[in-house]
Amino acid sequence: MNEADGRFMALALGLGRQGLGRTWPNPSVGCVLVRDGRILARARTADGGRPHAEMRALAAADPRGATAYVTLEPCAHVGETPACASELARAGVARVVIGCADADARTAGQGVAILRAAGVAVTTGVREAEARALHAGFLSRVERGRPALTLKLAASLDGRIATATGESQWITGTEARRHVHALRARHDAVMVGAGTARADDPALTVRGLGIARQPVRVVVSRRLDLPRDGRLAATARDVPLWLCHGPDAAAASRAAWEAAGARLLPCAVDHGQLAPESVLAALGAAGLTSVFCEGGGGLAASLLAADLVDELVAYSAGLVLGAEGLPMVGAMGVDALAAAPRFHLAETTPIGGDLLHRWRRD
Ligand code: AOF
Ligand code: ZN
Repeated sequence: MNEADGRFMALALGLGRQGLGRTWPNPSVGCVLVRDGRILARARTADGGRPHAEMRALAAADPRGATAYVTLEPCAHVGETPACASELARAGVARVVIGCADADARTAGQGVAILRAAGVAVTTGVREAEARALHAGFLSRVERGRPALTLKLAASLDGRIATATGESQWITGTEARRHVHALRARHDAVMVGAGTARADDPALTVRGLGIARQPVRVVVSRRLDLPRDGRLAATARDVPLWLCHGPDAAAASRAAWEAAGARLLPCAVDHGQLAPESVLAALGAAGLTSVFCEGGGGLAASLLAADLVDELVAYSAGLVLGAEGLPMVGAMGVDALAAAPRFHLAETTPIGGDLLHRWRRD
């Protein structure tokens, strides 16, 4: 890789990262226009997914003879706006450097083909692994029909999330809790199971970071037997609240939640519980590219048992609660090591007095 290409692509990747959690159903693409080693424009996909990064960059500078660095292959389809690939060529961009290919069937290789046919030089695969990591959620939605899933676990050293009497505030420190809010903001949605919604009365919003756009809140509840006098119901008109439920949720509950402003997503039931694959498929069909699951133990266990967790973010606090404490992951039915999903360590960072580990599924 040419040194300048690597450097400008790193800049484009950084711009793309700034939009994570804000551009769904679209990817958060970064774009930098450079001529004679000077940056003419930098842009990312707008909140909500449009305009695309390239169009914003083209609007900011005269790009004739410039090189465009884009983290994702420019789109080839004409929708409400013209295709980025043809607009780059029409505007006189001389060269386009691409991070990774777009898996969307409307583009998949055709963006590159349009550029080359128009006489634009194209280099692909620059910082490709980083570009695929940036667009992992979007690629997951397109290729697997479901959002990428991060599972948060926050527990004592022995993996407990509450004492036997249910006392759980606070196991981790304030810095770790602030870190959680920053992670929430970088995902399209925050998700919990019905048990957590009932026990904790969570707001599931991002607080203290001054963000303009809140992630969607998802609660997984087969029967929709959730308290309607809690924080979730009280805020359903201000911050999106989506409820994944089964066919056996009472019609009266469905109507009441819809009247409160929630969006209902019907899902399939399997072995007496909401099928986690069906929940993620419904969220993907609704446009989400990344979901941050914060428990509880039952939902975490069913997602892990179905091998749907792409990344684990585990905070461990320096206390020990013993076997009578509530475990952070419920029963998974694992009877052999080979049957358990195995993750590889991607990061270890002390946060305040706690320890953060990030683990990735291969
Ligand atoms: C780009 N640059 O910044 C983004 C792209 O519904 P539309 O018309 O906005 O198109 C969405 C598709 O465009 C999406 O599925 C993906 O293939 C691509 N996203 N492409 O050239 C961008 N966000
Ligand atoms: Zn585009």
